[in-house]
Amino acid sequence: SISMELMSEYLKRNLKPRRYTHSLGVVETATRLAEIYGANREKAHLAALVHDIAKCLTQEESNRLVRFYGLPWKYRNNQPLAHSKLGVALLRDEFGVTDEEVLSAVSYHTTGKAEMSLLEEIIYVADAIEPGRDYEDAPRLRALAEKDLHAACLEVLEFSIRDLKSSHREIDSDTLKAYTYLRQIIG
Ligand code: DGI
Ligand code: FE
Ligand code: FE
Ligand code: FE
Repeated sequence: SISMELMSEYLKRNLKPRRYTHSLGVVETATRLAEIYGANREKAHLAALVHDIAKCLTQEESNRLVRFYGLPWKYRNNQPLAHSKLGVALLRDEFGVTDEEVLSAVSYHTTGKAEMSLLEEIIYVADAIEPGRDYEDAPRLRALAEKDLHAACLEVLEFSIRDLKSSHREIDSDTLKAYTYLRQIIG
């Protein structure tokens, strides 16, 4: 597997500056949450660093890779949804990443899923609350995430679902399952 330094160099050269800065923000937040909740810090660091590796593909490149990797039809013409799944494919094929926990955290960082692992949940939440995110509720969610990760995750999911509804985009089944599952266990 490729080293963190080489990965970082690749991302710096291939992501837009804003996206690279976002990724470093997710590293900062995810490693902090990993320490608080006792997740593997190195895995959190790697997953956070690479989570948006496929974010800067054009819609055309995304469609080509969706076809190449035989991803389900719903990922066609939906780069914002496909980038997490294509990220996993590229990390496996081009970078020799084999850690399934890390790959799964990348795979579900956009939608979440039911019964997320600690690492998956940390990356999902960190993506939404890293220091560069500047929506109104961000400071409150950052504080909440350090006290109650599930509660913060549920709020991020609610926010995301509301946003998707208001712009008439289809809510992915994993997003819905993530929401329903957390609602059920939080009570
Ligand atoms: O890649 P980031 O911008 O850091 O964040 P992200 O990976 O969470 O991607 C956010 C995008 O993903 C945003 O455009 C909305 C989209 N998205 C997230 N959940 C769903 C979704 N799109 C659809 N259609 N359905 C979802 O459930
Ligand atoms: Fe993303
Ligand atoms: Fe997200
Ligand atoms: Fe991201």
